[in-house]
Amino acid sequence: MTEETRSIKKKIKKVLDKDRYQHTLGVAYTAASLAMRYGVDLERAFLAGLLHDCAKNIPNDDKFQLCRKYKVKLNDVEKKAPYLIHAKLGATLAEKLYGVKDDEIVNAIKYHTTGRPGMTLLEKIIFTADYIEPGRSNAQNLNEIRQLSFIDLDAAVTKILYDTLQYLETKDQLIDPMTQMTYDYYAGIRIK
Ligand code: DGI
Ligand code: FE
Ligand code: FE
Repeated sequence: MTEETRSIKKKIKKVLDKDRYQHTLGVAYTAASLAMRYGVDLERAFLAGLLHDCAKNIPNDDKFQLCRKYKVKLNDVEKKAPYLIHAKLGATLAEKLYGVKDDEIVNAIKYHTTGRPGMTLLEKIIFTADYIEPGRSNAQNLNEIRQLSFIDLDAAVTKILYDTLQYLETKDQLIDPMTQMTYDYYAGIRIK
């Protein structure tokens, strides 16, 4: 672990509650494991995992205020479901507060909840690690997706998006257009 990573790990421990910090470590180590499998730099995967939920424990009022301060643009779904904001805002805080200059890490944080069409390997690794880390237990098909992640990452991403959209529909939740676009993109890619 570099000095930068070590110092960010300490800061993250302070801004997250206990459970969220445990989840964060789970994502960081799972991302590092996927990075080993897919030939991505471990350090960057671990750091992106550490930072992915850095804005998660900020109260909603403060989230909106910080988005105004840093000119983070929100769509209608994010305004109605403010828990989604932590992804975009987290990406901005990674740059402004944690000094991350690596755009791919910033984007991995930004798109970790909805994904986006044409994700880089690192982005797909964070998106997937967030869903499969060992502390997660409530999603359906989790064992299958965990195995699939180490066999075919695009197939795992597609299945995660499919199950997430299904889950959101059964719960009558608003779908962020980006989540739908990402699913359509990866479902299309899989058929080719
Ligand atoms: O922050 P975490 O809990 O670790 O994980 P996350 O950032 O992936 O957020 C997970 C939640 O986000 C999960 O309950 C599904 C939800 N989600 C993903 N896409 C959408 C969404 N919620 C809404 N309303 N709309 C979406 O498009
Ligand atoms: Fe998150
Ligand atoms: Fe997370």
